[in-house]
Order: sequence, then C-alpha cells, then structure tokens
Amino acid sequence: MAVAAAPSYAQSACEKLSTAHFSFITITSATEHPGGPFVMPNANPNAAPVTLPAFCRAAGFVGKELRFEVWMPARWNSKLVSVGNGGLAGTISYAAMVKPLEAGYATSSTDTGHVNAGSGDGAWALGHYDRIVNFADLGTHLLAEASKVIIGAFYGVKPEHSYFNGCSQGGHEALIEAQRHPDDYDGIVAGDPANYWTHHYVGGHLWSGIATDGNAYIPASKVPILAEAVNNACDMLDGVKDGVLSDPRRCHFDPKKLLCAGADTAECLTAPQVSAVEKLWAGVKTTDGRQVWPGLVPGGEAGTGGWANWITGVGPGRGGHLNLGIPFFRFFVFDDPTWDYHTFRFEPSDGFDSDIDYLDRKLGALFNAINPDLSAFRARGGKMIQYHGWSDPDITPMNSVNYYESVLKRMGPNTREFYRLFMVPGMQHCSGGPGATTFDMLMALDNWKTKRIPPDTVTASKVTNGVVTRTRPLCPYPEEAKWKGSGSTDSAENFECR
Ligand SMILES: [Ca+2]
Repeated sequence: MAVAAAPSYAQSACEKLSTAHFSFITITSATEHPGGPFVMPNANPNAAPVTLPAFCRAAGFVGKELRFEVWMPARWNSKLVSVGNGGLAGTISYAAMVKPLEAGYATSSTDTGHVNAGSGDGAWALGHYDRIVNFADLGTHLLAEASKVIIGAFYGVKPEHSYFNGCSQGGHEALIEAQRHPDDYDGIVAGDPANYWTHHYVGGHLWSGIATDGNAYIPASKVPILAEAVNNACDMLDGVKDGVLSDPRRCHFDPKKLLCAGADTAECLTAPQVSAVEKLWAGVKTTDGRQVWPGLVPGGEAGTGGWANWITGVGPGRGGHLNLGIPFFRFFVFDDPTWDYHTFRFEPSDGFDSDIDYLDRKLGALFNAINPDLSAFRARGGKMIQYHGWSDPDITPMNSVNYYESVLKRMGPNTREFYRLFMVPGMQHCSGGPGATTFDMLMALDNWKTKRIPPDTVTASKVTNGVVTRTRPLCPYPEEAKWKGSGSTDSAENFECR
C-alpha cells in the first residue's frame, strides 16, 4: 500500500494498519485525515464537504466481500458506535458515521457483503445464499468483531463500551445482535425495526401494493384529505390540538366518511379507494383469523415521508413498499426475476401451501428477529432502547409494540431495567412527520450504560427550517406524554410521562 510515496521516517499508527496482518480481515486502505473539510464518499458531486475532526480512516473487508470502514478520532472517548443500514443495504452508511465521530466515538459501518445499484436492487441475492446470510445476520456480527480488532490495533486498547445504532433494516440488525450475538454490543438502539422481516414483507410491502391495485389506487394528491379528516376526528383525543395523535390506537376514524356522494372528485374517495384505506389499516389476516401482520395506524399520512412516498408513489405500483418488496420476492424468495406480485398466494390452494408458509419455511428462521428471550444480552449488562414512529407508513408501529410486549411477557416486569421502548407520536419512518421527531437516543443509551441514568424521558424537538418550534418528552412505553393542563403545549416542561 502507498509504497511510492513512502517517507523514510516511521509510518503513523494509522498508516501501519494498512500493512498489519489480521487473521480474518483484509485492510485495503488506512489514511489519516488531519481534521477539516472532508469530501464524503458517495456524496453528490455538488455537495459541500463536511468538516470533521482529525481521524484515522480504515477500510477493508472480511471474507470474500464484506466491506467495512472504521473511523477512529484522534480525540477518542474510548467507545465504539457501529451504525446500521437501510432497505436492502449494499452501501456503507457513511452519513450515519458523522455524528458519532464528531462526538468522539470510533464508528464503523458495513455494506453487509454486497453492492447494490440502488434501493430497489435485489439482483445481487439471486443464487447467492452466502450474501443473503451476510445481509440478514452475519454482516453486522462480523462488523463488530472487525471493528474491535482494528480499534485495538490502532489505539492499543479495546473499546470500553461498544454500541450499535440503527433504524429500519438497521433496527432489524440491532435486534439480530441483541438476540443472536449478545456479546457484540453492550448498548443497542433499535429504531423502527424490520425485525419480523418475512411478515413485514408480506403484510407491509406486498399488501400495500395489493390493497391499492387497479381502481383502488389512491393518487398522492388525495392523501392530504385523508390526513385532514383523521386529524379533525382524532387530534383532540389526547387533549392537545397539534396535528399529532399521541396514541393512534384511540382513533377509530371511518374512511367511509370520505366516500364520494356522486362522481369522483379531488375532495372524496371512491368506494375502491375507501376499501384500500380499510385494508391498509386492517393488515393481513388469514381466513381462519390469524393476524399475519398488523395494519398501519391513523395519523401522519401527509408529507413527503408519508403515504405519498410509501404507498401511492408517483403512480400505480410505484410506491416505496413495492419498490423494496418486489426485488425481495423475486431474488430472495422465488428466484424468478419476472415474478409478478399479483400471483402471491395468501391462502393455501390447489393442494399447495400458502406462499406465506413457503416464505417462512425458506427464510423465516434466518431473517426474523422475534425471539423474546433477551436473557443473554441482559446477563452481560446490555441496555437497549427501541423507538418507533407512531406514524410510520412503512413498518407498522404495532410491530414494535408487539415485540416489546412479547419480551415483557417472557422476561418479566424488570424488563424496563435493561430494555425500553419509546413510541414517537407523529414520526414517520425513522424521521420526519408532524411530531417532534429530532432526538438523541445514543446519548440516552450512553447515559444509561455509563452513568446509570435510566431513560425515564427523552426530549424530542420539532425542527422547522433549522429552528426548534416545539419540544416534547418521549416516554417509555406504555407511558405517554400528557399535557399538565397549563403552559405552552410547545414546551416539554409542560408535559409529564404517565
Ligand atoms: Ca393531538
């Protein structure tokens, strides 16, 4: 590496990494960044460089093709944060490494063992079961091991604490780690997790396309009328008129109220469109009444990160759900690049099992992180914070409620001493939405782990054009932020968790 310009004096500790020998890791580059403007890898060519503190940037791979990077600051807080991926992964999550690095953490990320050509690309999985295993389970585990080895070689000591922080697929990775690799991290943040993967792909990604198929398609232009009608019916159920539903389960708005009286207009829903909303809120049930996947809940439908992105998309069959769902079924499940989502068998027929059963048998054990037994993670002193946007139009928030309650049932009432769930009113998928959606769960986790300050409340801000316009407490589930009855409803101090 870099022999041509090699100076006669000794290599720096960072540069030495590129010639060091590691049993299971190949280092492809190790370079010192002196601090200052840094051009982010994969950045838009027109994007301005970010300003970063001085750090050592090590890049390498594990095995055949599991690429990763570890960024190690000159002024290190002795801790590691590995960051998770989104969608079908396939890229190192550089952007998510910036904040931890600035805060003094060593930080790492992996592409989980494949490179994709965009968020809707799943062709890399076809005929590559090893890649599927890395993506679903092993990639994040190997990242933890590689990160600790590199950090040990660079600083001379292992991290005092190691954390994982991810949302969506990153939340899935987080729960895989807590359940299957509990020795990797002693603190975990799991956001809007896709942990019940196979049922989310059937009941979310696929069902969204089926429910809005043909004349049931809802154009994005009609989403605001649904959002407004929901708010008119349910916003005040929590006592505060703020365009946000504190607990959407109390909202029982009937979409038939929007049914067109006569001809279809921009202000009403046709009967098939009403039926689509009902299907999306109902989720998927088998004919014998088993809930395969819970539906979405009302609230937060409007906005760029709402239904217009995930469900309606820019045209029929082009929403975010199908964009991720179709490649999964084509390249992971049915091994057929031309597979048509209309052919999916929700029920057994003609002597065949349902495709849900087929999928679960093929990939359920690998992908689904739904084991409620977190005893190994608890025993090693692990702390975990999970959060989920109550207005997530991608992964239904009921998934997080269901998983948390399953753990509570299994692990008992002391569960909250090591694992807490924060439902975020008015937050869409991992960010955005009408609520107060800016918060720092990593700091809450670190305070819990290192200072023994449990997260009894986490303050969230609503930021509009860079200005904080509202603060609210987030509360450990099942507590909810309740207005005390006096004072500004834009100020967290006037709310309490109960
Ligand atoms: Ca409200």
